[in-house]
Amino acid sequence: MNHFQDKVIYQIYPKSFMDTNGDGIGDLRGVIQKLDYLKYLGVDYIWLTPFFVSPQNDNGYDVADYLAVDPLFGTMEDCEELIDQADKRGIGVMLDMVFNHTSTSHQWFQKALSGDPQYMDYYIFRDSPQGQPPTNWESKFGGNAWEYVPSLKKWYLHLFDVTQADLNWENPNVREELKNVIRFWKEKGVKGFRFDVVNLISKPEVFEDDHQGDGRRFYTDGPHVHEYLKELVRDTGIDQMVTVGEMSSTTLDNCIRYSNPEEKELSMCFNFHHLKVDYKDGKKWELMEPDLAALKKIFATWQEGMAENNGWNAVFWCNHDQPRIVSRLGDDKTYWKESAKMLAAAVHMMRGTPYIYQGEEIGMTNPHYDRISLYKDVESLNYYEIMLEQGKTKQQALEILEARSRDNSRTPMQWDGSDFAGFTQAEPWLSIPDNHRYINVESEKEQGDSILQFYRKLIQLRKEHTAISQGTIEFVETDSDEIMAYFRESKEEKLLVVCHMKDGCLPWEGLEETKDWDILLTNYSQESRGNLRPYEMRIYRKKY
Ligand code: TEU
Ligand code: CA
Repeated sequence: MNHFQDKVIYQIYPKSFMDTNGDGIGDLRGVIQKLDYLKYLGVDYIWLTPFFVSPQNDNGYDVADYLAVDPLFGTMEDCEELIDQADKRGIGVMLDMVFNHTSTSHQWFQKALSGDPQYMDYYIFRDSPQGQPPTNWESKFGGNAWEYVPSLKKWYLHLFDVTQADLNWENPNVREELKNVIRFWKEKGVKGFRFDVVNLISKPEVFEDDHQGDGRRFYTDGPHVHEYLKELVRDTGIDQMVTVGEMSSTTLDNCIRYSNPEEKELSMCFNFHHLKVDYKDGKKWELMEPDLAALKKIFATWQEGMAENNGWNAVFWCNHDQPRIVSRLGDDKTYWKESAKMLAAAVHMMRGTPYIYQGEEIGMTNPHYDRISLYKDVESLNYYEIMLEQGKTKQQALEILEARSRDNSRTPMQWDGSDFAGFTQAEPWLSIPDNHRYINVESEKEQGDSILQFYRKLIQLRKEHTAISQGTIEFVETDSDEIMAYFRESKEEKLLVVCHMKDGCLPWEGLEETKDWDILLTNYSQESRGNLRPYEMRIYRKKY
């Protein structure tokens, strides 16, 4: 077993985790203050999204200095204390390396703008007449992916915001600079890294228009991406750390290569195919009821495919870019508790390393904002305007934002039922939903059947059962798209995980094979072997 197969990782979005200096924005001292809670929860690592110097156009994913803490979040001393205090509690700190692009405020880009050829080659500048971008590629935040610089009479590539300029990984000086960033934080005692959209770093030799799509097929899992990753890991000696790559629009074959230990690239990968089953025609901003048949097929393909080829998945529902899963696939009203627990078990029982995004463990929901002034995310604000230009009404655009905006996951952590949820004493940077009165850590700590206690149980089960951390996985054909079921097996035991992913009651005779097995865990207070109740989850177990 590798050193992370029985581990659970907790993702912290510092800006929304805990504010200790009364500016309404979370900070590193807030994370330090909550380390005992994270120990109580039982997680092994904490992944912090970027808190480096940044103009915050993309909430820190526009890095202007990889080696310094933005004063918004605190000081380098705070960061060193956080790493040390976490270590004392047996919690490893993982940092988020945004290596596909820097902020245009980064000194490297500023030198490039001044015409310094050495630094212009740190980025992707191309000649093309003004008014005619080098290619028709689209930014993932809307609009064309190129920006013209009149003083240089050249365009630079930005796959994301115009203030996030893509780095030129073909340049060995760029690769060396980024290795030095890894070395710096490794020296500080961090125990792992998340690599932001790392499968986009290798661009094609020739840039050409994409007449079939938005250009992603040319730069996703690009020609040298595996070579660059091998070099980065080899030259910084991080192969024994926990490393995870965020792989945008990737493939199973590539993720097997990214995460198979023999390849000496990364420990594991995030892929997002399971989080597009409610994208109409694959488009994020077109709503559709979740396609549960597709969801099951994607999980089966990826779980079994990675297992057969020695790959390793990061398993998750939530992060700072995704809406809250209990609002998206569950029911954040009637069956809030049952559906949140079922969804949690569905991924925590899978083969891979589970990630818990802050607030997921207490069943935090989307805030259901009803006006554009409440939204802050650059992607959401851009697409709100695009949707209006496309002829959608304000109400229609707001309905889509309510379901899809990244702000859904960025509302402040709900610590207690007080006015600002115990997150801050000031006006929070992003509005907190009223349901924090009952959805909060303090109240759920006291309830034996809370979502929080269920997550603590799931984390504990992963440590106690090798069938979960190391076992095989085999998905079971069921006669309903609403039921996802899979076996996990080790030498000691065999488990059957059954998830009813909708409301309503569903006939379920169970499997002949499991009729005399125990029930290890269920999300209902009363265990049942009969028909499946709304969002009911059961884990059957046979001990060998
Ligand atoms: O996300 C990249 C990514 O794939 C998502 O941003 C997705 O493209 C977007 O939400 C549209 O659906 C990473 C970070 O997680 C994200 O927060 C950053 O904005 C982005 O990269 C750029 O650094
Ligand atoms: Ca603060």
